Amino acid sequence: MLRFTTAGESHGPALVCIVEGVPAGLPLHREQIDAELARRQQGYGRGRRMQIEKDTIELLSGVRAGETLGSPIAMVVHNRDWKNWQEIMSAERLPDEAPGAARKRVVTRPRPGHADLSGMLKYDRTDGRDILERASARETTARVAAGAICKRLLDELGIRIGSHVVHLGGIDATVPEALPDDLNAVADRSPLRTLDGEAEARMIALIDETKRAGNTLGGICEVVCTGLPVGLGSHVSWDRKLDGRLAQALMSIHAVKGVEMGLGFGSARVPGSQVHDEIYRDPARTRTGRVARRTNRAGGLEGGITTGEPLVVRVAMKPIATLMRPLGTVELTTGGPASAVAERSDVTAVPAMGVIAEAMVAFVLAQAMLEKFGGDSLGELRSNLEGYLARIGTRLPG
Ligand code: EPS
Repeated sequence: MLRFTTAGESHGPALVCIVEGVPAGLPLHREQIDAELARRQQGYGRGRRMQIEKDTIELLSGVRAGETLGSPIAMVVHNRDWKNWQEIMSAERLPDEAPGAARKRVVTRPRPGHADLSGMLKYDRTDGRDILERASARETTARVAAGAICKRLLDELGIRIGSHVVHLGGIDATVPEALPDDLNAVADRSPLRTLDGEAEARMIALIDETKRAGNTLGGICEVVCTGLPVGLGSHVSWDRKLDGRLAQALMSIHAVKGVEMGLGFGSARVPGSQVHDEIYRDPARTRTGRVARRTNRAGGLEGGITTGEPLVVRVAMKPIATLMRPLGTVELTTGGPASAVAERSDVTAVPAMGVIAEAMVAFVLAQAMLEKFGGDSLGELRSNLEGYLARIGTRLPG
């Protein structure tokens, strides 16, 4: 079973990630993971923190001479900002610090929309920092590191994942009829990771204006995955349906409030003939069982199983909850009305969210590939996949 876990607070010494279940023999280099971390740090609308950090991993285990060993892969990303936060975040009590005494930058005015208040009540904490440090989207650095390894595995099997921003704070980007072959090569050139240069200019102006107003913006990213074989996931049980598993993984990203597969909510508004994708024979399509779809409104999934058409998923992010012109809240020490805490933050992180969504999709797909094809080594996994493709290739007569 492929799995990963992360640890680390936003202003703690480091983020940690352990990925377990990666087969042996996968070529893997630090730079490949660092390149994904750098992509996550891009995007117009990020705040000053991204100028402080320059995320790179230290590989502690599971890789030798540029190849995975099949053992757990442990990674660390050190927080450069830690040096400014040691007094506030240190694990040990400071000299002369009384037990339970409030530290500097105590948070007692919880932000609407953040985990602050519910977390403080649930975990019985009097300083909101005990919640917000882990609730911070800084954690997604570790997810992207895990996703980078999953992407490497998928890449070896002919599966590619990219993403682009299709909406920001009320502005739609026009999506071309055919996406570029290398989606990320094009999207990453844009400061908003969008394919529409005209919309990009308006988005930049909107971000500037929103920053001046002390406000924040949400948006929508589209993740596209090509090269998948038909048959990942299953219709037989609720928790094996791949669309459900993808939705769970994507909804777990900070500030994500919606996930659509293919036509998504749009499919509820039109009749079946405008929703379902007609099937025709296509001998060239070895990964689909030698058929193709005239359209791909299903977004590459039917009955919780991949069809072999591109997987298309849209992910909606709400505006970041930290507003420099804060909303009303309750001061928890007095119970009286107050303005929420205004911590340093980003105006928008939608371009980064696309990179994080790619990572989560890569993880779910790598897990599904390993479930279906198994193997302790990359070679074994590959020959199992080839055997299956050969078998489905003979299913249609003639
Ligand atoms: C975040 C607040 C900001 C963001 C941070 C997420 O950090 P800081 O409080 O240090 O200014 O920059 O995102 C990251 C650090 C990151 O790596 O994405 C929050 O409260 O969620």
